[in-house]
This record gives sequence, structure tokens and C-alpha cells, in this order.
Amino acid sequence: MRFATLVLTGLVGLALSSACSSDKQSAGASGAAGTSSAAGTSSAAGTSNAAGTSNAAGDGSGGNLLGAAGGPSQSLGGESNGSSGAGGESGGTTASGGAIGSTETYPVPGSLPDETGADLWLRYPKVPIPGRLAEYKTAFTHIVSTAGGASTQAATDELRQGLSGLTGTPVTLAATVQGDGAVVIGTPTTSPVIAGLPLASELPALGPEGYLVRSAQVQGRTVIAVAANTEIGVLYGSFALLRRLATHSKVADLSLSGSAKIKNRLLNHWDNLDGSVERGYAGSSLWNWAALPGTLSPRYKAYARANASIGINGTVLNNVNSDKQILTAAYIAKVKALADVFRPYGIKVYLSARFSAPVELGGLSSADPADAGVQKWWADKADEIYAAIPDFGGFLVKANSEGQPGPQTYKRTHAEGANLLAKAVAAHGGIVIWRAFVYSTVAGSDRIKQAYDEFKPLDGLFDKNVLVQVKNGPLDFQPREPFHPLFGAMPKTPVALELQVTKEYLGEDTHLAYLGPLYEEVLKADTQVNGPGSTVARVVDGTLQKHTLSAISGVANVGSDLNWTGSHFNQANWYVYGRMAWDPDLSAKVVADEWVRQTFSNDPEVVTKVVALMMSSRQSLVNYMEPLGLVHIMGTDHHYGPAPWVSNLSQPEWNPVYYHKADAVGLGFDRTARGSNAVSQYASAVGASFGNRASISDDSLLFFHHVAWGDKLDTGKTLWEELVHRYSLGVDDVGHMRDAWATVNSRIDAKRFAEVSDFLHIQHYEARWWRDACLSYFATFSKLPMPAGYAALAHPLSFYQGLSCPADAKKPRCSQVYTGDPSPAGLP
Ligand code: GCV
Repeated sequence: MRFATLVLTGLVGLALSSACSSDKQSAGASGAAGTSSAAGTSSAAGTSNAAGTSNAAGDGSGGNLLGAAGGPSQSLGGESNGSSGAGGESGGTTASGGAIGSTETYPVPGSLPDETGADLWLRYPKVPIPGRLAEYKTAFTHIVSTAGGASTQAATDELRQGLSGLTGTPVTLAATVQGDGAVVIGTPTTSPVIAGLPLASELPALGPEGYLVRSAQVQGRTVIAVAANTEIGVLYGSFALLRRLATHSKVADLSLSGSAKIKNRLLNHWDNLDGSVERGYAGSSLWNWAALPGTLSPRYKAYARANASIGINGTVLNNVNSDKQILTAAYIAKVKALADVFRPYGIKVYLSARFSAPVELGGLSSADPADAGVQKWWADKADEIYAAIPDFGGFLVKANSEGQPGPQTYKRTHAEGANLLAKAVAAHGGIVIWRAFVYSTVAGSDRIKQAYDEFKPLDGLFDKNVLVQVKNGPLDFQPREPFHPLFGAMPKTPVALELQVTKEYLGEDTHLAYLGPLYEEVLKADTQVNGPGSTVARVVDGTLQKHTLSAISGVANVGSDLNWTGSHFNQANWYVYGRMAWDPDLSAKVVADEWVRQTFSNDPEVVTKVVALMMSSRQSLVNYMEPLGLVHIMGTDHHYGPAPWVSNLSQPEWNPVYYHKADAVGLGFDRTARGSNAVSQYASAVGASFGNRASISDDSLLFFHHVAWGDKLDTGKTLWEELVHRYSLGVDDVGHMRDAWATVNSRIDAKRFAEVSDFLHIQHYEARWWRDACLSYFATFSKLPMPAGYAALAHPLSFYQGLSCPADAKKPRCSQVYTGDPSPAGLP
């Protein structure tokens, strides 16, 4: 929510104011059944209730979430591995037909060079286990890449860097197969060798971005073939191969195929032209507009590589609170320079367009979609952009929301506004992504109902090249929300999913919260619009409602910081977003596993501990920030620390008290038929489940119900007892995360180890801050004492209300609360 920013910046009141190919999944590849650990760190997968919001880990009563290793049995992430796997190793992560990792013993490293995190998951360190190293040295000696353009060159460069790094031996380039050990890459068009292989006949089914990685015989030699229909597919296949090798998989098991399920997989940058980043916690914008187009930072290519490695194929360069200047000729030249860097990596550029630009830039008297002059202005602007950038992706628009201009200013609908821009880009093959995050200045009875109320009636009225982009939940990227009711509710319109990768409401740069379980929870949520199985993933990939146009967006968390994302673990959220955008059926745990292996170490001691702490981290954060379905009780504007008491902002729905509705009776927002009836926006089975105290998960209880302080919950505890329990559990779980991290000390370089340790320290104290501030406030309504078995609140409510942190909203911390011992909060 942007209200305070709006007030501060004076923006309020501006006059104008499928791509349905799928990866062939090996058995269990959805991960639905394979994600629970013995310690109860199960992900949402397989645990959703009818309405898709429950999470086994979210019962808040699971004790130490980090105690035991994740189960060894997991599915492959993102590609099928078609080998039989007979004789495959059982170490690491097993999958049908193969294994990630190795059973070899990993040596405890003597000393490891410090790392900054700048290399992300593309580090390619030399394999430290002798058996696998010898295998790789034999299997990968040279790369055969006969022809092709810039994307083939990018694939070749990546393979050369990756294979040379992993083997510790320079891997050479050759025009022909020189013996065993060749990696032959190409399309049937660019490579006669690929064209001659039997696998070539399988390629057409994989679509433009799909790939195959197979062992093959060429002139009596055993080679690894990376084959695809396009050069971009070859690049994706090369990254898939390197991912398998960087996770120390056995060469004999290699047989990969993959294709994207969602056609447009975008990052949305909320980057301003002055270099600031709205909700960015990783430094300033990557885009150095002042130096463009003449100077190209090497980071642009590094950014493109990282995105391509996880399948992201589009980037919206500027903030949805858009500056009109981005549409000027000077900026189009800068955007073109970036597009030229990104193109070899399969990444298209898009721009956030300001709806009032025809007035502000064009000098017209109106931006009315029905005005012929306005239509011409947009058509001319699109022609100008496409002349410079022939593969420009299109426009993203935030309209009539939080002070942004839009068609409603002219009494036109969102559909009329979207179609105006859609017609301008249609001839060029462009698309328009129109956001449903609307936020009017007139308070309704329930703010979360607004998007559905405005957009549902417009279904069928959008042009064919328009997608409506919907946030995962109906409020605003909270640590947990139910899925947005617009998913499935607009069958005639392609609906894109917007996830937030930057952790605006989840501890920003410091708190460790792996978002894979959050993404998995929403993707697997069952809208039931066409009966059971109508998951958000199937709405978004277009298969449920038969759309060929599909898209997913993640609000980017990258910036100028050397480690890209403000913290080492925030890199995992960029990674998992891309991997799930490519395959929304991937399990969060599988992705965490492969990320840890590539980013830190394949040593099972590291993988087991770190994956477990990642998998529990989001639920721990929910527990210490907003348990039991509470939402939006954080501080005004910065959204970092607790402030459930705020009640003085001018619009009612800007205030935390509007959302939690604490009173002498109880806590929570009644959205049942007796209350705002927001449940009626869901399919009837889902709405009935949400509206029923017997079927709603405790995890979402207070989002939909006002519950009396003394009412018993599923756990047998009263609401007050459960609230205290979950807040305390969340704090102590961060303590367990610190303990788990301490055990990998000698197995990770000292620099990254220390930096993560420091942030966990901050998180632990700030979790206790959240607990004590929120409970001391809610106790003023419940009038109940702390139950036995829980630590007393460290300070009176007035202390928390008097705090004035964070001083820096871009690198927020609250050192005033770093006193005493945060744990135990729940007494042993
Ligand atoms: C880009 C929330 C954020 C705003 C953001 C807005 C949106 O309200 O706090 O910073 O504005 O969402 O998604 O448009």
C-alpha cells in the first residue's frame, strides 16, 4: 500500500489525476507428495484445503521446524530426466530416473575464498569430490558449436565458463567432434550434427523455447547433445545442463527435456528514472539512465545471464508509478540500448506507460480513449518504439490506482483504457498488461473487494492482446493472504499472476524468508471455478480457460548492491520466482535444494540444514509478524516493523485497525455473509469453505472471521492462547534458524557466513519486537494476561509506540530493540 508515499510525494489528486507446452514430468515431478520433511516443514504442496490456503507448517504448533533433515526423496525440478536411473545413486535428491547430488563424501574445506555473492547461483566452482570430478573431466572436454548467432554464442560462452570451472580444466571450442567428451549444441538449422540425430524428431513438440539434453553417438563417439528448435532453446538447454552438473549429478543419468508452461515470464522493476527503486532494498536501480545509451554497464549482461538461466524472458524496466519521460525519444534510445544487450538472452523489454502521457508529452487536451487524437498519439508512439526495438514486448499499466491517471478520469472503463494501448501495439505483435491493483480514493466497506468488483464485469471486453495482471492475494503482498478471487473469475480474459519478489512486507533485506512456499501456496490454490483441480497455476498458464496468451510477473528485488538483492538469501527468491515461472508445478523444496547446491555447497551437511531452514522461514515470519490470517499491521509507509495501533491516517483502509478490527469481543475481519461478504467473490465451494469456521484453516482464520478471544481454535487453544503461542513460536524458530546456520560455519566462505549470521541476529531481535509490540497492543483489547509458559513482554506498549525506527527505509533496522535475549519466547 502506498498511501504514505502518496501523501509524502503529493501525488494524490493529480488532475489526470499457451503457450501450453509442458515439461514432461517424471513421476512425482510436481512435488506434491514429496515436499514434507520429517520435521514437519512441509510446504503448501499437498496440504492445501479446498480453498488452498492451509499449510501444514502453518499450524504453528510444530515445535522446532528445523530439527530434522528434509527427506531425501524429491522430484526433479523443471525438467524431466528420462534416463532409467538404474544403478543411479541414492545420495542427494533422488528422482525418478536419476539423482541430484552424489553419495561421495564431501571434504570439509580447509579454507574457502571469500565471496561477495555477485556470481549468484552461476559460480561453477571446481567439483570437490574426486569421483564426480573425474567423470566430468572425461565427459566434457570440448564444445561443438558450428553456427548460429548471438544466442548460440551466449550458450557457448556459458558452457565454456561453466564446464571449465566445474572441471577445473579449460574446455575448448571445436567445429567438429574431436573424440569422446564433446558437448554438441544447436538447432536442426544451425547444426547438421543435431539435425542428423534421432532426437531431432522429438523437438517440434517442445515449442520455441524447449530443449533436449541427451547422450548421443556421433561418428562412433559419445557426446552430450543440447538441442532445441531455436537458439534461445539451446541457451535454456545449456543452462539446464549446467544446473544438473553444478548440483553434481551423474553424467550417465543425464537426459533432460523442458519447455515453458507460461509464455511471458517477466520481472517488473519498480525502478524510477532518478535511480531510486520503489520498495527496493538492494541499493539503487541497475539502470544508469544518465550514462545510457552510450555506456553499458557489464551488469546488464550479467543480469540477462542470470535471468536466462532461470527462464525469465521479459523485463519491465520502470516503475508502474510511471514517469512520462520514459516514452520520450531520448529514453527510447536508452531502452533500445538495454534491449540490444538483453536480446541474445531471450529477454524482451517492456515499459510501464503513464496513461496521461498524450497530455503531458503530446500536448493534447485529453487522454480520453475515445478521442481520435489520443488514439493516434499512442499508435505513433508505438510505431516509434518498434522502429527502435522491433521485439519490444509491450506496455504494463497501473491506472486509476493510488493516484495514477487512468480511463476512469474520462468515465471510460479499464477495458476501454487497455484496448486503447492494445490497438497501438497489436500490429507489432505487442501486448498490454493491465493491472487489477486498483485503489480508489473512496473507501468501500471492504477494500479487498474492489478489484473483483471493477474487473469481473469487464470480462470479455478486452482486446485479444490484453492480459489483466492480478496480485496473488486481494490485499497487497502480505506474508499470507488467500488467493485473489479474480483468478478463474474472468474466463474470457487471460489473467496474469503478479508476485512480489522484493520483500516489502516480509522483512525487506534483513529477514530471511524464502518465498518458494508462498508462491507454491498460491499456484496450487484451487479456485474450483471449473470444479476441483482449477488451480491458480492452470488459470495462469492458460490451460484451464483455453488461452494461448499467458504471463506471470515478479516485482524485482535486484539493485546495485554487489550481491544484487540486498542479502544472500534474497537471491533465492529471484531464483525460485524464475524457476516457478518456467514451471509453476515445481515444488519450493526442490528449487531450494538446487539453489543451495549452486549458491553455497553440494555438501549434504549444508544442503540439508539450509534447505530445512529456508523451507520453514516464511511460516516462521508469518508467525512472528501476522499469524492466524492477520494482515497489514505494519508501520506506515516503510512497512517494516509492527504498528497495529495506527488509526489516524485519513482514509480508513490505510490504517492497520481497519484490517484487524480488534475490540473487546475479539479479533479479525468478518468477511462472511454476516460481514462484508467478500467470500461471495470466490467460487461457491471455496467461498463456503472460507466462510465456515469449521472448514477455514486457522492460518487464514482472522482474514475472514471476527473471532472471540476465548473461542477455541483447531489446536484446542483459545484465540488469545494461540496468538501468543504463534508469536512466540515464530521468535524461537528464528533462534533455531541461527543455530542451524551456525552448524555450516566451516563449510561456507567466511564472508557470506558472517553476513548471513548478522542478518539472522537482526531478524531474531526484530521477531521479538514484533511479538512483544503486537501482543502488548492486542492485550489492551483481550484484557488477558500472558498464558503460563511464555516469556513476559519485554517492554510496555508505550515503548513500542514510541519507537521511531527504521531511520533508513531502504536498509531498515531497529537497533533500539536489540537488547536482552530474544529467545526463549515460549518457555521450555
Ligand atoms: C508501486 C503497494 C506498494 C506500492 C506499490 C503498489 C502497487 O501499495 O506499497 O509501493 O506501488 O503496491 O502495486 O502499485
